[in-house]
Amino acid sequence: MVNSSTGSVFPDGFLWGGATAANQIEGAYDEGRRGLATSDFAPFISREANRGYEGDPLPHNAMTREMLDDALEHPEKWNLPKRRGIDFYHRYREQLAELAAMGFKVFRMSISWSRIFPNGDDAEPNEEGLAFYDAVFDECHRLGMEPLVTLCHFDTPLNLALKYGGFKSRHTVDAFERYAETVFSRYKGKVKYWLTFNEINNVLTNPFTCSGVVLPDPNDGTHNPYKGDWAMKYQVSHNQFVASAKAVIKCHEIDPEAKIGNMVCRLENYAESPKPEDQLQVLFEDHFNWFYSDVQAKGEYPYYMKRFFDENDIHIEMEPGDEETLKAGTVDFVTISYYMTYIMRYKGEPVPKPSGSLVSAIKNPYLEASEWGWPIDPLGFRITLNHIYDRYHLPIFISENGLGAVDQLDENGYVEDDYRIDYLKRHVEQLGEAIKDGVDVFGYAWWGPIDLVSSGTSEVSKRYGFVSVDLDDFGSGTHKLGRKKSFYYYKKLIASNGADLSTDNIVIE
Ligand code: P53
Repeated sequence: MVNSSTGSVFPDGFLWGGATAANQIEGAYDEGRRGLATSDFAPFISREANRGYEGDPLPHNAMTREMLDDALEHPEKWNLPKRRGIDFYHRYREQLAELAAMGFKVFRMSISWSRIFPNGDDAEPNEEGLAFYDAVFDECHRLGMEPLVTLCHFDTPLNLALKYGGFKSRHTVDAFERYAETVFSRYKGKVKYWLTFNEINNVLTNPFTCSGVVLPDPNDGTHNPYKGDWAMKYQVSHNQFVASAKAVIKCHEIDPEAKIGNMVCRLENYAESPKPEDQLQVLFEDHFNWFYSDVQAKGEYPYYMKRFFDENDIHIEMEPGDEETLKAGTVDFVTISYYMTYIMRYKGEPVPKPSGSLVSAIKNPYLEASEWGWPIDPLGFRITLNHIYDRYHLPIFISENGLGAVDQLDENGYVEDDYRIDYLKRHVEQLGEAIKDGVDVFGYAWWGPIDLVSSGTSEVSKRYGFVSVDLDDFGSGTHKLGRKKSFYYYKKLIASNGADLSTDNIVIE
């Protein structure tokens, strides 16, 4: 079990590294013939917008046609940080070098679809966009990092969102397939690991962000899975399942050496009490999470959704061949983002209702929470990994895990971020325990190894990085990079292949 020469429970060649997304790092939203994407309209609202639990999903997710039209006409009225990112587009060499300096083996990133097809469905791909990613992948390899690439991470091309309602339409499914085919052919041999959609299950809470669905009205509750147009959201999910399966099939055809996985935001649920009703609620809620990975890993709709669809008058429109496509397009590995756990109390109804809020409405008295109210639960990580492996028996990659915090950076961009080190240490410990339990995990990517723009709140001041970037929420700053204390900790951890987790011998160089 433990490697006798390294003392590590992590397999040789374990992929340690970090994860990012195009819309949160690249910037240069109007350069290189890139087209607009939904993420270019995610506004920064206020620093307070997402501090702790507020009982309802966030205002920035309730993107409406009205807001969109206003931001299109008067962009100067809005603070749109995802247009700026951290300027990875121009600075990727120095930024990747810092990650490589920690000994990264893997760099998770995404391709901006609208850099390759500016309108999402153009007749020809944009060579400037393709060349940019060639350069980035080459640089990753030069630095000894394997790129792991998400096809679509919360940034559907705007044109498809406006004209077709994004993945409401099969037109977008076809466009996605063509985009996937284009990048698989172009980067064959350069990219070994692909993911289809980031957090595909988040369509229930963020249909605009995840799937390019423009909401009709900010108050109609569509962004709240308790309310709104469920039939639409499940139809969109179906269309994305088909798009994902088609991409898997294409990937295998084009590059038999490549592996392709899915990605869900994993919601591990605990019952509030030993009351059987609370336990039953956990079962119901679990269905909404397992549903997504079940379809993508097993290739068919699970039995438990039928009753829910029937009782809620949801009729999924399938095209001939869809079921075969889902069956043929199952993923090679499963990936998750893991940030926190949730507590369930019976709702007094037989029909499952997804919780949907960003954080658990009921606080877990045994856990501390981040400054944004996200409960910190390393043991939950081990539990969830066991559940996933037991269900699929497929290799697992951790696509995201991390801690967003307000860092007090000094003039060198340094901070004694012991809170981040503690979070990392405790999660990697439990990852090791899961591996000892027999779970097959082949890599771990920390979310935001370099400070970037938050997905949920569009803040830069919600910092995740080991590497700091001198930038604020309004785009001011020099972009100078700094190394936090956690930089040196992660470097040491990687060098020992996860065997050395001690925090008292961190060498700050
Ligand atoms: P931010 C909600 C809950 C858990 C993970 O999130 C989530 C979300 C959506 O905001 O998203 C993932 O930046 C996502 C990343 C994102 C990261 O978690 O809101 O895949 O793009 O940045 C962290 O703190």
